[in-house]
Amino acid sequence: MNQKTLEKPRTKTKPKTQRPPLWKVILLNDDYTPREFVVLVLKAIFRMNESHAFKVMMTAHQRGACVIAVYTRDVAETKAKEATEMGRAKGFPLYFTTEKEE
Ligand code: TYC
Repeated sequence: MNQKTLEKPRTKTKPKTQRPPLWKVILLNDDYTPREFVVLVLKAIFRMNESHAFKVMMTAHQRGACVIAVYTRDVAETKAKEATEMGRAKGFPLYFTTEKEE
């Protein structure tokens, strides 16, 4: 009998680390907000670089919406609110929403 056969089966289960559920921040397209302004908001609030922000903006522009990032609920809601507010302050209907990730 080799060493492996003599080993007792492992019965201890590793305790699973609880991870908080994640929330998606979704950018919605509209017909009025200038493209450059959307890019500016994505850079300011979501810390994206120019090329990533541009790609995300174009995806929302062409498909109607784009998931831009996932965070814990609080962070997702705060960022969505701040980003939406940046548009509102300039009179644009730019809108960011959140959705729980399944
Ligand atoms: N569709 C807008 C335009 O043509 C640009 C835009 C892109 C607005 C993405 C919102 O989430 C958006 N000026």
